[in-house]
Amino acid sequence: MMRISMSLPKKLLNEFDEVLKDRGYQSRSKGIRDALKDYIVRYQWMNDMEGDRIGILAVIYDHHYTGVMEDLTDIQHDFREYISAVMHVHMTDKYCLEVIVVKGDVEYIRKLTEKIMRLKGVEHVKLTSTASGETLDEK
Ligand code: NI
Repeated sequence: MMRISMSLPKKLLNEFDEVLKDRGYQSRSKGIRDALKDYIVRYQWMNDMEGDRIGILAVIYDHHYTGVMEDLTDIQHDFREYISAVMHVHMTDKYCLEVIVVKGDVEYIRKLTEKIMRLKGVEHVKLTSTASGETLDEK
């Protein structure tokens, strides 16, 4: 085992501890290990996809965070070929939900997803997708 130290926002740690408590975890380290494994599994799942896909990218972000709205818009314009529609929901005073319908080569859908994930001010990104076009006919 390796020991690491890290800095986290207090609110995030409190929320994480609440989840661990609710799930009956005795150890925070075990919880963090499981969360990391989950992150890696999601990454592998995204990398294993190939061909044409159709899906939904749900993005929750803090619209007060400087520059995030402009960055999100710029990225979507760059990937407009792979975006069929966008719905914006003003969730709370602080947070917005953007539902982006994506369609096309998964390589680009993945690039789009990862670019959005890396943005500061973006709190949550979730890609849901299924095979589309010819790939679907084969099933
Ligand atoms: Ni909004």
